[in-house]
Amino acid sequence: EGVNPQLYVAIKMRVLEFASKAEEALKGKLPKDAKVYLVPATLRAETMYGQVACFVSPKITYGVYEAAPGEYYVMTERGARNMAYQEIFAQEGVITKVAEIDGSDLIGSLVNAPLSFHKDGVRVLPMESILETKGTGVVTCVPSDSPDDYATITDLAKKADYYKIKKEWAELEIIPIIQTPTSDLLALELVKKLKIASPKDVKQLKEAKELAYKEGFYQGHMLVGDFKGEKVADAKPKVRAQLIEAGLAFEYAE
Ligand code: A2H
Repeated sequence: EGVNPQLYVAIKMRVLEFASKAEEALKGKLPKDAKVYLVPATLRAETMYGQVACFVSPKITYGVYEAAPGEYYVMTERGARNMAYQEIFAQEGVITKVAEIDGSDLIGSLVNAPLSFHKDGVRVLPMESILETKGTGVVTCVPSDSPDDYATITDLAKKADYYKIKKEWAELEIIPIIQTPTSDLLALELVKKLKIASPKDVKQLKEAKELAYKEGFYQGHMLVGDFKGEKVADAKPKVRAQLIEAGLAFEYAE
């Protein structure tokens, strides 16, 4: 942990329908009307309008943790340990894990994506580059503004069979949500400009990520949502507050 704690927003993506393997792994382990959420940690709450999927790592085993009576969060053990000391769980310092589930078994599940154009939910898809040592080990996919997300979802659509997913889960329209001097689809623009061919181009992706973050934050304007027309820097805390107030997100630091 560094000197400056990173303040994330964890988005509550409620599971609408579990993939059949996930369903099996959870059998008998949850109360009947349990609300289960995937909780990706993001630094860019204002981009949630552009969510098209939710990424998990096929190499990570996730835990299902009780956050409050009847409410469960799917994330890494490490994420749960951190949350237990941030007044996020009902009882300070107490971690209640009710089940474990392999990331690969979650793929294909349908989850609600707060603020997204996809009102009927988005699919859980694999992202190999997810680190177990950051956030919750879950990442919400915003291909319009995140070069990593764009590179991953494009690769998934191209090689749907290899990844054992349905092509239509990954081949989705990408709608502009933020205008910057360069583009209204900054991630696509940067992936093209830096000649990024796949998620394996780690070095260029790191550069693209930094460029996208700076240009989006300092020079971006919202094209959609309640703060349409406002600067990203101004809209960001407002979208975050709105999501938290609506019970669709919470703050998480590490
Ligand atoms: B961001 P930082 Cl639109 N492994 O959210 C890999 N990446 C992870 C992660 C993990 N365990 N946990 C979170 N992240 C991603 C949105 C977004 C993000 C956009 C643009 C840029 C961006 C939608 N994905 O991040 O190392 C999450 O993706 C670039 C900074 O703590 C989270 O915010 O700076 C960001 O990385 C946190 O990265």
